[in-house]
Amino acid sequence: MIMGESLRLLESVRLALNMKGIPYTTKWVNFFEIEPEMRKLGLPPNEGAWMDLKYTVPTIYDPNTQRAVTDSHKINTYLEDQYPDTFPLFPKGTRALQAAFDLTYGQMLNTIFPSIVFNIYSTVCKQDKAYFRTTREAWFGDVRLEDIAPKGEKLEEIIKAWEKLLGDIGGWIDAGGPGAGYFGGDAPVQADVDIVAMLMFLTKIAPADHSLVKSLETAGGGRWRVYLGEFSKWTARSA
Ligand SMILES: N[C@@H](CCC(=O)N[C@@H](CS)C(=O)NCC(=O)O)C(=O)O
Repeated sequence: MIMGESLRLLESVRLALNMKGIPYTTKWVNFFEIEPEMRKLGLPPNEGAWMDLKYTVPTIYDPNTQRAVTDSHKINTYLEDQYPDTFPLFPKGTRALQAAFDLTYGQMLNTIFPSIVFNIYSTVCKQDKAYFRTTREAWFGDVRLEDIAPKGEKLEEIIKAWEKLLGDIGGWIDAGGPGAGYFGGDAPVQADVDIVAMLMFLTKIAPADHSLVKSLETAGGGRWRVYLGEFSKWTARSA
């Protein structure tokens, strides 16, 4: 598996590999190393990707099939199809509804990203600083990285939107009936992996007193801390 050196954060592929019990090693790369690394694997540039990012991590190379796969959702789908006797993340009949959840996953990222983009900048290596600043400032319409995080009323709106999202997601999980702790009911599926990866991303990168983190702690009577705790057995890095 090839992971972003600075962004040891969005870990849905690591979670999937751990849940499925598939052994792996990790190669950590910085932003400036991503494209050469992908080219080495013979991967073509992503067309039509989010923010036009032609080469991204995570990416995997599977020595069993000699295949390289990029994009976390494509990777987790590949793992499911290639290793069907492992922990199922897409149980029969759930693919369509789980694909629909991608929309919410995107909303989660878009809601928190402006608030944490400057925190991410502080984690990137020296050689990547200029690239990260230029690209991310352009995404926000040439706003300085330091000024992207919403403040005052704008921040209040973001917090409301974040709490609404968490409330909706919690409600969908509860709609599974008594005993349902996950999107998948009594066992997690890919949508749960996405939620956990996003919540881990936020709690790792933002300080504990950040209002988004604080609302995560209190939303739904503290259910998300418990939910995250359920995944601790799968978050360890095996390599
Ligand atoms: N849809 C992709 C998005 C991955 C992504 O955006 N990765 C970022 C780092 S977390 C990246 O590789 N960026 C490369 C760049 O900014 O040049 C996925 O889920 O894997």
